[in-house]
Amino acid sequence: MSSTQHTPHTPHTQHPPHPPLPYYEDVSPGSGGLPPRAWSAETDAARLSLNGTWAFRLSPTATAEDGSFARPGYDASGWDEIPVPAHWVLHGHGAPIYTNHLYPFPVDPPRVPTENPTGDHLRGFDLPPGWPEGGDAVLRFEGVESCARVWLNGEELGTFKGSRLPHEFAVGGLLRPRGNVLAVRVHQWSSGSYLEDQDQWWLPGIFREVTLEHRPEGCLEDYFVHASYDHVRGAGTLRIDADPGGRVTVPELGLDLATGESVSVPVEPWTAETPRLYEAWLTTVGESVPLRIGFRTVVVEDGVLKVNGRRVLFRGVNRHEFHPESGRAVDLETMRADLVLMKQHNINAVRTSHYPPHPAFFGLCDELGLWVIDECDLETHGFVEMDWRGNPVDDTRWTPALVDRAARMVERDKNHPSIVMWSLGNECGTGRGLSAMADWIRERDPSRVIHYEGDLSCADTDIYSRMYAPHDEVEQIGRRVEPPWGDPELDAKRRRLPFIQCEYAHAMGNGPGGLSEYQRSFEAHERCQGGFVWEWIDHGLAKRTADGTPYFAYGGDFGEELHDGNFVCDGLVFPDRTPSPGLTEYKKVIEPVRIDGDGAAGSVRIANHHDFADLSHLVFSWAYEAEGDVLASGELAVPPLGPGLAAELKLPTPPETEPGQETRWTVEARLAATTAWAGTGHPVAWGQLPARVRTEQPHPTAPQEAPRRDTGRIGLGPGTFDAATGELMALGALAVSGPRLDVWRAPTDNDNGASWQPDERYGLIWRELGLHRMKHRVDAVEPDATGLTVRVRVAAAATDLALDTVYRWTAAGDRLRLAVSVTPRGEWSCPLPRLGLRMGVPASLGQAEWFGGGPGEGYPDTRAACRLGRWALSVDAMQTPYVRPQENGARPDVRWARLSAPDGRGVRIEGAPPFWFTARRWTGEQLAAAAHTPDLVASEDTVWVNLDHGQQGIGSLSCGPGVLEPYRHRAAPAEFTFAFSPLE
Ligand code: IPT
Repeated sequence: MSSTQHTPHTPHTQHPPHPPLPYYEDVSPGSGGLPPRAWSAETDAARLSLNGTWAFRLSPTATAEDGSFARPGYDASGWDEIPVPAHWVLHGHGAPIYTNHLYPFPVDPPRVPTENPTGDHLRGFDLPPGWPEGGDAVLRFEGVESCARVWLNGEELGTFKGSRLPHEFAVGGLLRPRGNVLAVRVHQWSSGSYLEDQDQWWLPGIFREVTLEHRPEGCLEDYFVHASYDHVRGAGTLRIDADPGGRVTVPELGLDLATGESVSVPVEPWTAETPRLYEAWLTTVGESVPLRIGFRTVVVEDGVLKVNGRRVLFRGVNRHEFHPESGRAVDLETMRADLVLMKQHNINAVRTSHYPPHPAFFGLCDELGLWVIDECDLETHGFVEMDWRGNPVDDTRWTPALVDRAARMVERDKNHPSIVMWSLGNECGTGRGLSAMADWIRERDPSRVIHYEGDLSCADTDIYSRMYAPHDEVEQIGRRVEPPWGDPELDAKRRRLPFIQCEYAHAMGNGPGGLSEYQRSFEAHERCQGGFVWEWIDHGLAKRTADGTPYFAYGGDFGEELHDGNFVCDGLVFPDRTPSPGLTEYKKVIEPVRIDGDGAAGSVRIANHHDFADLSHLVFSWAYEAEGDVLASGELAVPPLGPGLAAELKLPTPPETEPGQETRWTVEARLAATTAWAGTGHPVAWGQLPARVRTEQPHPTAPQEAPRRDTGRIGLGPGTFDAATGELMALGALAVSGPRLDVWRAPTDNDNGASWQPDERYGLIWRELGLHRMKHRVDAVEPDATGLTVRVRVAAAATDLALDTVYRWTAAGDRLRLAVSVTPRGEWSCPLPRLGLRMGVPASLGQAEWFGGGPGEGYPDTRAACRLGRWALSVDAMQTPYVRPQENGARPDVRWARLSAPDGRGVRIEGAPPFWFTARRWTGEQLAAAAHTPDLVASEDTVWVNLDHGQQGIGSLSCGPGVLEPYRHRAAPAEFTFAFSPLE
């Protein structure tokens, strides 16, 4: 949880005097290294990658081995091998640990445990042929967790901390043409670990590149591209400061100027929607680097964050670096795949939670077009357990380490137009160190906005940021009427700031619910400039069961002493980057074009919600559908509306349809041309407009057949019932079990809620009430002249809560109709998980088809992306493989569904009103009992079908607000009907 107050600096408890702390425990950021500088993806200076196979030895403590391995001639033939980049715990040495905010070691900063896994890494290398004579060379580490000591050819270069930040050493004088020996000792724990308590796996190792870079005489020490855009004049102003000075050329703009010189020319600006970049060269006496320049200006003006003069709305995600096999060692293709997938899902912004990612990431954001919050590698969340006592962020001894981190981030990444905000870190309380970071950044780069969420006073920031603020609070903030907080002057300042949710909509398991309502607030209030869903990807690590079945592991699966279970799996994509239903929902909710209107009147309204782009990059089409069948379709001419504009358009005259048929328009917007992230025709937005609404399906009521009595059986139309229990046993030749009333669902992570949210953890309450072990007491089985009535009291042991249920069966022809009426008895203080029927059909009925919402799953508050149509999927494909199994797979608004075997036999089910349709090869109880996907074993006999009248919403209580009132499924009297027909 966020710190909401300034904590005074508390002096450390006095320890008896001890010798100076070793480098891995002292609070310094390191020693012997070079100051930070801008990173260039490319240069004409020589570079040698030192990635590859290294010799590796793991020791249990920091001092178990001496440093003699660093000496040339050391015999490491007995060592293991490890790839660089990599985390050793993912290569058979030790194991990963997952904790959310708890430090997995005793909190006694800056001391770390004696048990401190230490990985010695060793490799030899020769300089490649043609490595230039003269000049210097630097050895560069892009990322090492958490502390390293480095030697080249037996000489110690120094030490460093700051895992996801670059570190360099000057090595020119030590290099030999052949037989260089590079030795790196890496400690898992260091004083730096106290600053790196992010909610993620602890993954030690050299996890990003190691490179030797030649630094010719007169090479670029550092450079800073200043490229702003004046939206009034349509002009870009360019000035590149460089050390040493040199020349800048931008051929496309006909520019050739000196560094330090400023020039204004007409340009096309850079935005995330129109990521216009200009190729340029920066040349000094000794080095030449290619640049890609984007002109844009970021300001907070009149309480609104503006880029190039316009308000922007962030449709963002928090992205951790993660790969299920390689952890935070993520290659360029994976980075690009992430960003392409984001762009394809209408996402326009990334917060690099909670550390600067691989530097190449920003080049991709510049190119593809994403707004970025670059966040520093800083989190001290575990101090919340001590009420923030001893927090390094408010202990000035740590300030140099904090400012070092800020500087390493800003200097490395400062030349990217995509970065619009610097974030000081995450969840680290408040204090003087944080202010020092902000001051340093503001001084060095006044062209961007400073972000930090953990300080409600916003003392150091330019933007008001919250995480998981509930919908009503966002509304208040939007109207700038949030409750006053803290110092009146700071309160007044905060009230004038723009607002973002740097984290919201916790995407753990099934969910998040309530996205549409957030988006409404973001669009209604100028101050609300959007948010960043927590988070992009599930950090499930690839593992296999003893029999080789692959699955994704989470906290506790590696024998950790302390862990936070599957809280590490809370992404919009699964660990293998397949989109989860949450991503599909988010794409729909944030689509940059809104399509609605009055289908019955044949008119459609198209609203352009882009911040910069007009609609000329999209083509529109319409389709007219009856009962899910497309009867006619065509192109829709939409004018190239500018951002923020809307138009009402007339739809064509629809074709004739049979009376009583339900008809609707589906209007879609697709890309008119291929972009860097999707091909022509890629769907961007859609809307469905009902033309003629459904007249309630008339289940034939007459002539109603009379039941047939047999020994122990009752026949009614195609149905055969057990005369004692009144349960349906067969439908024609098809053996079935049930249907009978069912209210349980395998609790979702959001049903269970986070431990610090005590009130609405219905997943736990449902279990306490025994909704997963309801008993069905048959009170009456009453055949009469026109059908069969079965009365049942459904209730769990130890409670007087009950659902009195009357099943009324009638039949006509091959249709068996069931009217269910349910009356709750007793004081139901919680919503029901669901209310419906559960039915078993033969396992051979593995193919589903339905007319209703689809193709993916949807729940009351997560169904924006479900379109009404006719869908067909196998039962297996209807499952959503949440890393921790839980309720999934319901399809909303289903009018009818069929389940069939390959030979065409099966069952057709119609519902009135429309129902929630779920089919799976295990029961809800089995689903709830499973901890990992391989625990779900398909029944050989049965496909279980849920036909639900109601479902509880999903919400995001796993780390946010619960289910909004309209989506709570209160226990109340209910009536619903189904008609079953055998398919033969
Ligand atoms: C918030 C953290 O910033 C993030 O790292 C992650 O832990 C997320 O929540 C939950 O998955 S902190 C939260 C306890 C408010």
